[in-house]
Amino acid sequence: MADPSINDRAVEGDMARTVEQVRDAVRRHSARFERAIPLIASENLLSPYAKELLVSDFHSRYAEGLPGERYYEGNEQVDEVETLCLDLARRLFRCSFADVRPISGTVANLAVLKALAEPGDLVGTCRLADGAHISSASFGAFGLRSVKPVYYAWDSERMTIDVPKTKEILRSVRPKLCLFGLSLFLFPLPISELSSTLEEVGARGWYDGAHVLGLIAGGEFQDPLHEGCVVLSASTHKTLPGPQHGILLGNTDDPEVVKRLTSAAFPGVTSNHHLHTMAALAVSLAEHLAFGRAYARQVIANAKALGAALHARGFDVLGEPLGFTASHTLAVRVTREGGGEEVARKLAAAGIITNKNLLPGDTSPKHPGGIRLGTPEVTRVGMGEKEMVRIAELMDDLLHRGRDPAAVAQDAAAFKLGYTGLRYCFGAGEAAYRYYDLVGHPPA
Ligand code: DSN
Repeated sequence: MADPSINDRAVEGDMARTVEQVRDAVRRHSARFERAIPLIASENLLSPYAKELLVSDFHSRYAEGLPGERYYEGNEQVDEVETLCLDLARRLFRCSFADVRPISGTVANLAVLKALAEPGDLVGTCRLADGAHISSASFGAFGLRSVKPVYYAWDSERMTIDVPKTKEILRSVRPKLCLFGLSLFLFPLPISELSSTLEEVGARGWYDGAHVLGLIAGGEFQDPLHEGCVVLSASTHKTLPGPQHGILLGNTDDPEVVKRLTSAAFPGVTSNHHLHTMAALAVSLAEHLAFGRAYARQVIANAKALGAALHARGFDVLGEPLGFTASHTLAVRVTREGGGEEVARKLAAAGIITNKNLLPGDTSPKHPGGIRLGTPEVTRVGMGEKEMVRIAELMDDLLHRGRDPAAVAQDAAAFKLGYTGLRYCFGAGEAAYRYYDLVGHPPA
């Protein structure tokens, strides 16, 4: 008798091959990254204990609401894990409020906008070319909530907000909410210096800490919730090496703010909150409490070392007078080397993965003058300052000395294959780029 679960034998065979094609592409991707030098500032690697939870039964469930007050039955263990996750978040960030239901950084930003602004409100932020995230663009979350950006003045030399000029701007337009946070985040932002002006004009401070979350938690960057911001929104997979998820954190005793953030998280911007990634986040937060200080310190030390090594080889690394960076990120103006787009492509062909990036003064989003480099992932696999010098040499060989990209790629792979085990987590040494084949091949 025909198997009733099969629609059509020919289609079944075709689809089995398609499934295999998808798996094969992901396997090739993993193998490629194992041999590459990954320098995307917003990427990182998940620990084995966190990764395991991504294929757990939590993935199959719904748990709308908060622990103890769910809309679904069967959530006792979800409640247990989410309660732990919330406790860990409050402990790691030394704050009174956490919500782990936003499913990404942008979704967390939308929740803040829903909670603390109304359509038509003015919201302070930085310009995209000065490093802001696309959330504050009219085609991003600001546009979706119909709030209007008020741009801070920028100090391109110091790569941070110009405090005196920004105070004037805030006093003249009186925004309701002020966003601090960047995707090209080199130095802490002057929140303490601006907090009395925020108070004077009646604006709340909001920090998008996606990029620097693990550095804040590690005690190696500024601490925005103790410098005057009421809320911190973030994704959880950049310098905090967690799963792709989102978080809201707060340090306020205003119950109205807490209530508004809570209901913005759900039902405002999420229905279900991806329970498998929430569980993985709990593990990542626990691991950061155990290993995060040493990790954050090394991430920053590596970024400074890479900046100095590139500068010594003639690269135009921004922020030179201040030591290039105080975070995980570097900005390099590559006009001389062909512009951001061409340079990022050339580097990728030689096994060095970066991204083109707008820099202060750039006018065309399509032709960024720079590249952005980050050290979260290379640090996670055990590299230190010495290895940063080797990376700078490879970039110099390719972009200044005209060395053949294939030869550079070969050297980059040989170098990277010495750094493929995870560090700063439980289960350290586990293969960082392993593809977990749970089921073998489907029958074609
Ligand atoms: N766009 C990401 C980044 O690379 O910075 C953040 O969402």
